[in-house]
Amino acid sequence: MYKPLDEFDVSHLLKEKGLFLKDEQLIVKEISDGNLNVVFRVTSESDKNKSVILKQALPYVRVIGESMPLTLERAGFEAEALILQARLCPGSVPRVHYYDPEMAVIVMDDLSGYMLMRKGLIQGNKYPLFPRHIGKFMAYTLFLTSDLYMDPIEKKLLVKKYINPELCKITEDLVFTEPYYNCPRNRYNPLIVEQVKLLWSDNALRLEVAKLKEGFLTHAQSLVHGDLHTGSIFVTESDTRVFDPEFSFYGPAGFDVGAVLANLCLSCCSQIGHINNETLRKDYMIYLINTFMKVWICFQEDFSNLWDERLAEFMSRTPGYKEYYMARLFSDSLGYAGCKTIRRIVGLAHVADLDSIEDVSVRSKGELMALQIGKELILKRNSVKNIMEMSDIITSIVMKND
Ligand code: SR1
Ligand code: MG
Repeated sequence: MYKPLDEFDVSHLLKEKGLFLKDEQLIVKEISDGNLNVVFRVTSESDKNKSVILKQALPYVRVIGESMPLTLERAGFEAEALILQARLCPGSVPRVHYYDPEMAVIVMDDLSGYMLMRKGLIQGNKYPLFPRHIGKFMAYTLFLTSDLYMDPIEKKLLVKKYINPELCKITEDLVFTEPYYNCPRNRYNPLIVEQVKLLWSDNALRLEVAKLKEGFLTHAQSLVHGDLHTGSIFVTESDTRVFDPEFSFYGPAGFDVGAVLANLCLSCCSQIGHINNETLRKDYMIYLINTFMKVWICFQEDFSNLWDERLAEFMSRTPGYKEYYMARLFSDSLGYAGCKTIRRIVGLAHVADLDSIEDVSVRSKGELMALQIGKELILKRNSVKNIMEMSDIITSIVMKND
């Protein structure tokens, strides 16, 4: 029967499941960091290189408490998605060692040699291989779970398996709805209240967000990770691992690409509060915008190669269809990037990149840049010719306001 585990239970469970020896001394440390779940790192006292991560879902959202209940099902979506992603793009996610649906527990690789990407970007680190790695992860997981490649019956069975209503509802509310009206759950810096109010009355913008929301609600294009921000990615200089796919469901492929792009924008806007030296700051902001550009380019290249080599769907071979598909994927990616940028400034759940800036006046400058970028991403998603043009728009916003 389900019960939230404490350190003793964790140690007992891992020994019982044969992941450690019965007489092994274990160091169990709670390291919960994300919004939803409890996470423990378990290390063998006698061999510090032997460690695993145990993650357990609670029957509510951890950072909010019991006032925001949530079923335990999310652990199942996460475990199954990690196993599938490992098959589709080997080496891109932590390995699952054990999964117990009743206890909502997943035991997986400990990536303590890696750094959470969000933290790395706050520290000003550069990850030159990241666009290649994340581009490949997204291309393989999104192409190989789409109708372009899968048998139509198997694809629909997978769509059914990944009906994830509760976590989708969180996204529908927090990303696509609440930031666009005076929702009591919204949080924002009081210094930007005027611009937030403008957002609520901007009908042109709200209309475009409504269209993007419809895509999220109805477009069962690929099995998406569903929450691919920089807090769901571990990095080193030479490797990238994606984790935390509990929001996975069949949705628009551009939702994942957009999440990565948005979080690079958010990091860029936050640098005003992290790097004091203006030359160094501008250099790092340019690095982030170049990374934004490269992520799309690498993703598009891998997705296009998969299309040329492994396309299975007959009608998709029709001349012109690939160009149509890629153009829509591009515009979706920019649009979702815009929504995911705005929600972190106005909505319930923010990002540490900006929230860790103590000086509220400095922070507000970064937040206003992010709001402006978010709007441009949404409104210009169908008119920009390519990623370079979008990057130029972002560059001019951040350079003008920095
Ligand atoms: C209340 S949960 C808020 C956010 O945390 C997750 O990481 C998702 O981004 C979700 O929207
Ligand atoms: Mg998460």
